[in-house]
Amino acid sequence: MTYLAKPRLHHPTLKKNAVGYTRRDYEGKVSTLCAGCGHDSISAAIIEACWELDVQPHRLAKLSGIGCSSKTPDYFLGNSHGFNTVHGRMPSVLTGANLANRDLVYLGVSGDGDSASIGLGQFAHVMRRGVNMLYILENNGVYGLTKGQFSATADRGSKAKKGSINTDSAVDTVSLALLMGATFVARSFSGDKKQLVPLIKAGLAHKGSAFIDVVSPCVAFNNHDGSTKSYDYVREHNEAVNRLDFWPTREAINADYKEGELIEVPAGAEGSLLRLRKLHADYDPTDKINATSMIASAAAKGEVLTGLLYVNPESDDLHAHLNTCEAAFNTLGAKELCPGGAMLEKINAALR
Ligand SMILES: Cc1ncc(C[n+]2csc(CCOP(=O)(O)OP(=O)(O)O)c2C)c(N)n1
Ligand code: SF4
Ligand SMILES: [Mg+2]
Repeated sequence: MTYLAKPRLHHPTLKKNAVGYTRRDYEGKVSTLCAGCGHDSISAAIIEACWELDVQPHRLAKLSGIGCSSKTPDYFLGNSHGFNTVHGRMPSVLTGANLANRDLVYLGVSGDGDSASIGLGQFAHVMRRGVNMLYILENNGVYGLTKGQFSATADRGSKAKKGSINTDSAVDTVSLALLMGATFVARSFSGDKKQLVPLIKAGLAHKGSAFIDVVSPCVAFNNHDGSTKSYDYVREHNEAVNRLDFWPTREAINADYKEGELIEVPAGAEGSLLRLRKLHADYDPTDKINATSMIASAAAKGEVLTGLLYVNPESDDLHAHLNTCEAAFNTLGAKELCPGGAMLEKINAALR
């Protein structure tokens, strides 16, 4: 962790968003990651997205595991709630926090080692439970923090910096998220801010478990020829299926679109829509079966399919599934939290 705080002073005319904050209010400490690390670009995209979405910093909770990627919440949203948990355990801590207080916006940040190796079980369960959160996986195919061992998302046949070849099959996290029941699944690239920022905004506004796998090259250990997670490889093989051009989209469209180019999908916030510009004629992000097969066929060709891959317009979250109490626990009094022996007896009797 860094202890370098940025100076608080900023120019008095800096633009404010609708809730009265400047972009600087969404920044964190100075990053200590390697210069050029993809993870820093994702932090910049998170700052931009939260500022544009008018999220009040104190209404957001950011949680992470362990790794260079999991260190990044120190470098953005310095005025938000934060919990740097243990390796692979961010999902269960976030689930607990969310159940105790549904009023916050939950952002989970993790790495491919954190999510697809030690945390694979936790990742699968948080997706299938529909916890209301945005899960960002900063995917570089290696354990960056521990000096570049292959992670479980490294493609079979890809080459390590020192020449060894990965012989294991890769875990494809977007396919797994789909299989597990995530209701918003996207893939992006840290070098494509134009695609990533609207995806983050849509993911934060989505009700249920939203997942974005962001290919995020590790310049120290996995940015060479033979790697499928390098800047050059992703730029050459990036196949975007759509672009989220407008968010939120109650405003009139002022661009000139041909018929069939736009798809509209109802989004989490009431009455709002996601407007997607189609880049791939056959791609309908509400069709899960088609999404699953397109992802698999792109992977077989070595392509990196990006964009909003799947969204369920009628999604719901864990609170709706469990019919939980609407009030955050910290707003309840002792009487509600501990309703007494008679109530306990009634609950026990109902379970006999
Ligand atoms: C229980 C436990 N096992 C192993 C480690 C060592 N360790 C720290 S970070 C890490 C991998 C991180 O990889 P990833 O999540 O991909 O993050 P990156 O650094 O690549 O962003 C490992 C194995 C640990 N901290 N705790
Ligand atoms: S080791 Fe890799 S993942 Fe970690 S900060 Fe450096 S470039 Fe980023
Ligand atoms: Mg990694």
